[in-house]
Amino acid sequence: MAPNVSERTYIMVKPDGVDRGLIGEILSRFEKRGFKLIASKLALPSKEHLEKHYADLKERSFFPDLIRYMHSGPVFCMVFEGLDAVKTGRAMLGATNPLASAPGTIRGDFALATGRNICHGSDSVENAEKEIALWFPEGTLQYKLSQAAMIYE
Ligand code: RTP
Repeated sequence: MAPNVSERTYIMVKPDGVDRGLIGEILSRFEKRGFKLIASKLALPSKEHLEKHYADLKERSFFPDLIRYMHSGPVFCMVFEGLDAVKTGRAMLGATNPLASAPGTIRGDFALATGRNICHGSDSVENAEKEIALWFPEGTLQYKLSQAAMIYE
C-alpha cells in the first residue's frame, strides 16, 4: 500500500510561545522536517472556542487555568501535511510535561512547566480532523511541493 503522505495535523503555538517569539522557530522545524504547510493564521480565540478545542478536558481540575492561559494572548494556528504527520508532530513536540521531554524536542528545548508548554499538536488523526475543522472552517490549501520526490520515495 502506498504511504499516506496526505495525513494532516493541527499544530498551534500557544500564547506563551507567541509572546516569547517562538512562532518562526516552531514553524521552521516542521518545514525543515519535510512537512507541507497548508494553512496558518494568528488568532485571538474566544473562551468558548478554546473550551470547544479542549472539550475532552473539561472535567479536569486544571481546565479553568488552561482556558485562562490559552486566552491570555494570540495563538498561531497551523496545519501541516505529510507522512505520519500526527505521530511525528507529537514526537517533535515532546511530552506534555517539559520535564519529561527529551532535549531536541520543542518542549524539551524551550519549556519548563506543563502549564506553559508553548505548543499544541493533535494526538490522533481523528482529533486532527476535528481540530482543523474547528480552527480552519474556511478550509486548507492544496498544492504540490516541487521537492516532494526528495522527501518521499
Ligand atoms: P496539548 O493538547 O496542549 O497538545 O497537550 P497534550 O495533548 O500534551 O496534553 P493534554 O493532556 O491534552 O493537556 C492539554 C494541556 O493542558 C495543560 N495541562 N496542565 N496542570 C496540569 O496538570 C496540566 N495537565 C495538562 C497543558 O498545557 C497541556 O498541554
